[in-house]
Amino acid sequence: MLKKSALIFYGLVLFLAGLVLPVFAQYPTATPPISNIGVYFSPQTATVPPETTMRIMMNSGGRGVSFARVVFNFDPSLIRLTSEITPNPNLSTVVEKTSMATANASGHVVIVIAASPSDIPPNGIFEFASFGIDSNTSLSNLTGDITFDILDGQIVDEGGSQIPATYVNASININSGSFCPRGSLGNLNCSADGCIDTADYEIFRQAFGKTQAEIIVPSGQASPDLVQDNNNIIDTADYEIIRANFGSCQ
Ligand SMILES: [Ca+2]
Ligand SMILES: [Ca+2]
Repeated sequence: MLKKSALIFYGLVLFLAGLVLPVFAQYPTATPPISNIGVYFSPQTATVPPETTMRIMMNSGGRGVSFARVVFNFDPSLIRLTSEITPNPNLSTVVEKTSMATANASGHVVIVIAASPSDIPPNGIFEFASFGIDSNTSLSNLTGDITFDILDGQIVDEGGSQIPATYVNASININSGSFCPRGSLGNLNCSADGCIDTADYEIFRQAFGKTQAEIIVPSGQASPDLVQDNNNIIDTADYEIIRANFGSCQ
């Protein structure tokens, strides 16, 4: 009698396992592998121009994130931010967030955000923050990395425990997507003939006196900041390049 009930019991266990296991096989669990927990850029490789949205993604490994500090660096002579940083709305308490202007001057960004009592702490794979980037140089075929400061970063779960994380940087190809003939000489509209003429001068005139951060260089055009200076100002040094090459073609 006992033996029979035991058989029924094990039969029932096998039957249930048969029902449940295929479900797990078909739909992978939401908890990702522990080795992938961390912070990474999406995309991890980008080409600028055109202006590109970079997303800082986070994989919390199934733990709700209540607080995170993420720090990254880039070379502001090669890359510039084209927008303020947009943090995850479910980490609505902004403790610290570097402005676009400060980031473009220093190449250093600190984002410290936390969940408020009314927030739902983000869990699993989610977007931590996003921002736009573009080229900040007229030189072509360069590569610049956006690198996380691992030692300065911290992710904390709802229970107050630190989540150990790996970090994956982004590699940015600069001015390699579209070739701008003589862009560094003043062909600001990147016309195929390479001529530096009144069309280029007009682009320059409108930008004169402004900083690189204050102007918008459309995709397919070269920056009028032809001579890199400390403040990236469009000034007489840049004008001299245009003047010297005006009227010439390739
Ligand atoms: Ca031109
Ligand atoms: Ca300049």
